[in-house]
Amino acid sequence: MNQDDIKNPDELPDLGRRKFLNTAALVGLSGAGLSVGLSACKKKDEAGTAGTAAAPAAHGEVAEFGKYEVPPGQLDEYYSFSSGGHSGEVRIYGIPSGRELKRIPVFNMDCLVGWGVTNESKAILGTKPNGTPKYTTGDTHHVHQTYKDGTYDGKYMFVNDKIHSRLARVRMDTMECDKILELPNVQGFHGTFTDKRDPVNPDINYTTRVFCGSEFSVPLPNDGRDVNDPSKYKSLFTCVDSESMEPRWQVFIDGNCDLVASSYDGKLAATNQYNTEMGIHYEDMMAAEMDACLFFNVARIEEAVKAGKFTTIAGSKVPVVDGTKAANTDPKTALTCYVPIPKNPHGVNISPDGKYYACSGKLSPTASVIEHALVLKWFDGELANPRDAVVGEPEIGLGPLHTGFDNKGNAYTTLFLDSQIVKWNVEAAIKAFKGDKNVKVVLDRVDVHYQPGHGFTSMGETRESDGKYFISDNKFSKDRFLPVGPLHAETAQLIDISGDKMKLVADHSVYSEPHDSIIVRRDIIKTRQIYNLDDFPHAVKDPKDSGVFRNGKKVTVKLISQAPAFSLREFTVKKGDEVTVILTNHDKVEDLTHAFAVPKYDINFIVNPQETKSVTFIADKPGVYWCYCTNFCHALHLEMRSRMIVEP
Ligand code: CUK
Ligand code: CUA
Ligand code: CA
Repeated sequence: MNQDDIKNPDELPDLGRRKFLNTAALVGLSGAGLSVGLSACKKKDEAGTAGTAAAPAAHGEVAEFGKYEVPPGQLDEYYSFSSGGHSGEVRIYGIPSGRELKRIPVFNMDCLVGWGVTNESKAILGTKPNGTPKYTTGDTHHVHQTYKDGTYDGKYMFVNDKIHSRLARVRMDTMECDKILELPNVQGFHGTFTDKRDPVNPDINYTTRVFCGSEFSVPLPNDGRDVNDPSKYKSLFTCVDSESMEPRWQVFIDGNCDLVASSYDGKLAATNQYNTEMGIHYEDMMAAEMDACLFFNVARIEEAVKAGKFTTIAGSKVPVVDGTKAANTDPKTALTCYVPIPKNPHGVNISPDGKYYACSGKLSPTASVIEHALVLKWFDGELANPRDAVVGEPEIGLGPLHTGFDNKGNAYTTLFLDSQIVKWNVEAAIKAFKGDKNVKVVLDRVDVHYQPGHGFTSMGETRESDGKYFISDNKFSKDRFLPVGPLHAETAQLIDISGDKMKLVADHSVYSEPHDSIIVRRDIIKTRQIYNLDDFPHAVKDPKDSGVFRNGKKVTVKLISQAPAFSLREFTVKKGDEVTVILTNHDKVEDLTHAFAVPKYDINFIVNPQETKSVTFIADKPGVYWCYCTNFCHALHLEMRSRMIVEP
């Protein structure tokens, strides 16, 4: 990768950006001699200024609120990477402004990028025999990035798909999905977390694994037999190699997996369980007073796999070890440890000092504090009862779900039923649990609007948690925004947590339905602005290589885009041909993206500077089809076309 192509917002002085904007506009215009592009830019700028000048309507503290605004031309302090829920995508926002910067198509189709349209994206998504993507629906819940030394290294981001149990990887330099794995043997892959170091090799102080918890139990094998035999229903916990994106191992468990966490020392992975009852209906799933938080001893599992102590499930080669309770009664050899937690917990999060896990009760008004060192002690045979690893269990409010941490030992938990965020102190909770009646555990509460799901703090899932912001991703917005029909916007509410009292400082509307997000300091993210022609084996490197190349019924059309034209003004194919269009964008200017759309052939995709993409289709409709650029690139953007003639 060319270092010159890397951009870090902190290395970009304001002047530089302004200069870049002007250069881009000028280069885009060269040859056209028109000022349309420039005046369009100016209009945009004015509109932007007008938009941000409006004072926030709430509470009248305009000056105070101004602190959290990002003036026109300024950049945000943080990125927030957010799952898109049943939209199947990942979004990127600027924080504190709440500006939506990008939507990364992952499990969904996207006609801007051409995700699910181009051959390259279909190869990542996987295809049916007829060449269409294998699935077109997705359900993303959790995003986590790769770590080094306990903080983000800016390399990859992983996101789950609950509906088809897939794990996707997004490259952070291009912010595009580069691999998708469908997990074998599971349904309802919900919680996921990257590991933070190797449990055995101290040199590996970075992410090499992704842990994946599956929520639904299914009969194994799931082929129609045993549908009414509860003993055949199983859930599995999966470990995936973060580089190869191949599953390393799986673990049979009792109960389900919901959310997932990983320890800073690499030794444990955790998942909360709401259905230890193995119930099939919701009444059954809330029958027990205690469910569990389940811990996996990563080193022991990998030793067992190495020693060949595993089975496989028909149709998959992935080693499966036994993590059920019955098989793990001796702590000294156990692969798993089940820590009892009150009633249907939802969410497990580790504190930035690596000492404690907070696991919320959901149907219990409590959050349980589990001490990492005590779980390890249990595995050493030095703690009699797994429940003794619970060192705090404060009552914090109704419907606690997810917890974020600051850098001062405080936890912030979303209360779904109370529609509140509660701030509580972890050490105080531990003292109170030991019987200290004078200690104040709950420090503050703030109302959010309404019914929060995930909540997360700035850098809060790293050692560098900085205690500045908390975002509450709420499941209902009701009256918070202009009504837009029966489907409401969701609210992401920004809370300043830097002081003793939490301050709600902004409502950001978001498209349904973000679940989890992470807030990442902007200096960690370094992106490329242009591709390299050499990254693409099929690149059309020289404009002279453009043309129509026939091999029987297979026709390859090679062309390049360079503002404001495609290298072929027209091309002719015959009815029934299998046509592959390969398009390389020869523009080198940052932000100068072109696109290629073919009417009636259902093709639309972009090519970024120096990028190559391709599409394949059957030319089944004779006639003239104007292939045109759909991405406004130049004063002569509308003129940027090529005529496809399909001969009868
Ligand atoms: S789950 Cu959505 S609010 Cu999928 Cu992280 Cu808790
Ligand atoms: Cu090229 Cu619009
Ligand atoms: Ca339960």
